[in-house]
Amino acid sequence: MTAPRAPRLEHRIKAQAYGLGFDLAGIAPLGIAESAGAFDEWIANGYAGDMAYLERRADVRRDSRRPVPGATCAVVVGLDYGGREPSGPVARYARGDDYHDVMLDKLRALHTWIESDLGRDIPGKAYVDTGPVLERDLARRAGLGWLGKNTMLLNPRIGSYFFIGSLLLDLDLAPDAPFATDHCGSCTRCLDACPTQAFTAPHVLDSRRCISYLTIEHRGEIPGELRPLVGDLLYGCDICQEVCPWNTKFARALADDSPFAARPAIAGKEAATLARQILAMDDSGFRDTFRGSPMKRAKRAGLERNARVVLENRTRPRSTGPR
Ligand code: B12
Ligand code: SF4
Ligand code: SF4
Repeated sequence: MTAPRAPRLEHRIKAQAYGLGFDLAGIAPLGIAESAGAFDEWIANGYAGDMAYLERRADVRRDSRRPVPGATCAVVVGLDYGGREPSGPVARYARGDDYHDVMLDKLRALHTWIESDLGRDIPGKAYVDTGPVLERDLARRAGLGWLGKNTMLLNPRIGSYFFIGSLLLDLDLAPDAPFATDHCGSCTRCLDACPTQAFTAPHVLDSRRCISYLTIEHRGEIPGELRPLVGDLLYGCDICQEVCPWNTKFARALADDSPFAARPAIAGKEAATLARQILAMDDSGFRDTFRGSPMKRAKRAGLERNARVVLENRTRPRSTGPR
């Protein structure tokens, strides 16, 4: 009798990724991004606003062979962060622990497992929004989903409320088929629902008008004409995902032990209450509340600015925009 054949390495790696808790896993060959031209145009149009880091290493970002010399493939993963949670002043992705930490720990564990399975060192590096990688392009190439008109990577089984991470490896792995179909059809719900009309065309977002950018990445005051449109969004924005039929049908509930469950300081809090709480914090209160949270990214000055905008919006008639 012949011994049963071991599953192929690619299958073992993906099984290990699912075992580590990832919801999606695929393998992509590295190379020039298919959307490199779209990315260049996006930068040239100024749509990155003041996120200068995107332009600084644009040549590396548009070619996924460049971040890790010698790397030829990427294991690309998705991790759900719970689209069934109710809307609130803080975007769903930012209510719990910092996804960079959660995902990087799991991706490094996967890297270690691959090395021990093969019995040798495999040069490589994990990225989760932490390096010059066009993650959505790579994820589409790994078969994880299509690029929606709202620019989100959408998966037909789980919608778009998931993070993307990648492990770039100097290892010869058979790639998965890229996700070749587009399931947006004639729908334009995300484009129509955006309170600031930040989409200049399907698939193209002008960050300078996006509430996510304005409340997280932007430094300095939020431009006067956009302030009322921020409404009571204190940090990030999920509106173009909330209206998407793929999310209303397939978004998932958070597991009880999910690291992305809302922290007590945020859970169930109404916007004005949370805004006042932020403005009343001293340095050490701020540090304690947001330790290990992605909300640290806006820094104290950014969160205070957002809190003031939210309170200011409470004192005027609500916007009659599409929300
Ligand atoms: C900069 C950035 C932002 C900016 C700009 C977003 C944008 N759409 O460009 C701002 C601050 C606004 C932002 C907001 C958000 N972000 Co963000 N962001 C990034 C970051 C760091 C780079 C994205 C980038 O390169 N943008 C430039 C544009 C040109 O590229 P792109 O977004 O990949 O868009 C592609 C398509 O638009 C496509 N394309 C362009 N033209 C055309 C035309 C056609 C016909 C087609 C088919 C495709 C196409 O090509 C582009 C290149 O791949 C990535 C992490 C990373 N390293 O990739 C996270 C990332 C994209 N963000 C993420 C998240 C979760 C968000 C928010 C939901 C957070 C929130 N709730 O507030 C919002 C969503 C807003 C939105 N609709 O995109 C996730 C998305 C996961 C997913 N399932 O898609 C990422 C991947 C982070 C991660 N590791 O999980 N983000
Ligand atoms: S995140 Fe909000 S503001 Fe930004 S494009 Fe989507 S709906 Fe518009
Ligand atoms: S709302 Fe409609 S157009 Fe927008 S991403 Fe979802 S399916 Fe595509």
